[in-house]
Amino acid sequence: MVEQVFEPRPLLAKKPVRLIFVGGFVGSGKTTAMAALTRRLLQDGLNVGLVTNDHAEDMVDTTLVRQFGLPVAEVSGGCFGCDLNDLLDATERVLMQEPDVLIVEPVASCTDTVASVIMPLKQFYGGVFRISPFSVLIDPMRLYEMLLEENPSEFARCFAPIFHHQLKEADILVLNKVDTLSTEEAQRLVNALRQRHPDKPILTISARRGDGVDEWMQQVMQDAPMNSRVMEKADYKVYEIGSVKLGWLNASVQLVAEPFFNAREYANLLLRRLHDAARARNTEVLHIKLAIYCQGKAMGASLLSAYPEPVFGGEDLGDVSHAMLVLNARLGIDPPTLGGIVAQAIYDTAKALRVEAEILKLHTVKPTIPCPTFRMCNPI
Ligand SMILES: Nc1nc2c(ncn2[C@@H]2O[C@H](COP(=O)(O)OP(=O)(O)O)[C@@H](O)[C@H]2O)c(=O)[nH]1
Ligand SMILES: [Mg+2]
Repeated sequence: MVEQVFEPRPLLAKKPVRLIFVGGFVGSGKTTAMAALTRRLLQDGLNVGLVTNDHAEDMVDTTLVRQFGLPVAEVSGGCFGCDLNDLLDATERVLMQEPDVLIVEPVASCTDTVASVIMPLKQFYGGVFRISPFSVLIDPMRLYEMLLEENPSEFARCFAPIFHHQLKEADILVLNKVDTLSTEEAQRLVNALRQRHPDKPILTISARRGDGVDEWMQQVMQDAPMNSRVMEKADYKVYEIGSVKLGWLNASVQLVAEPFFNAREYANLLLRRLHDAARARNTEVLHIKLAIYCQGKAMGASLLSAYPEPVFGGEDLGDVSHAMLVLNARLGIDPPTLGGIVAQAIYDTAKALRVEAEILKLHTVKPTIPCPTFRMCNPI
């Protein structure tokens, strides 16, 4: 039996801190949106702190957001609700730097953020935090598959219940990546969302380009509605996705070459190998992302099943002689097999580019059924 102990302890903050949760499915753009929101808030002269969350350490998101030079803390080892103390430890570290706004990204598999995290924080730390409406970000491709049910893969069918749960507990639905849609397509998706969730505000943004971020900021700089959506019962059955093999992998790797290698070329080749390995197993890449960093600069790259080309961000490092790679992969492959495939791809890519790769850490995890400390359902 897993014992959960929670002893509320004082959290010190000189002034109430605006607390913004940004949830959503894997790859919906939470981290990109947090970054866009952060940039906007900084323009307004506000101090921003960030908290990231995942099933394992060595998160690419943390590496990338650290580059903003902002206070950031990471919670690994499961969702916040499963151990509120971890979230409080992380929050405490960030609060020491006196942010005006704290933006928090729950792990993408969480479907019970309101009852297991937001409501307890309201109850115990209502004097410290001013809690904003809960935004859930949505990738248009997932709406096509999981709401309109247009050509859903086997994989999408299995994950649809988690996706729908996340939308149900949102205060605000944020359709992201509108830069990939025509006006008509965006309208069609908004209409479909409105039909299913007639009482929720729906915003459209492009976290990457910045469209709609101002309006989103205005909404999340207000307090959450009194009638925030709290699901009376958690339906953790949606996690019973045993028929789908799912693997979560985080790794950190040292890369060294004499005289140098091209960081972008390494990232590109590695992502393509992993994509091909997934295809060869007839499974889906939920999300693979990596960061390569060297001398205080970081380049990011990611791959989502719906968008077959790797996307690059951050700084172009050019040619480097040594660098660190942090890799996070979420695939429909069981963890031990995934670990083997990724390790092989890291070494094969290194060999092809005459790089010495040393894997310093590699964790694989199978996301399990959450077991939160407690759930609070009644409005406070
Ligand atoms: N085209 C487009 N891509 C985006 C946008 N926002 C995020 N992405 C991409 O979606 C992928 C996942 O983004 P990320 O922020 O890591 O998602 P997370 O897993 O929800 O945190 C990355 O390749 C991003 O570059 C957007 O507004 N437009
Ligand atoms: Mg993220």
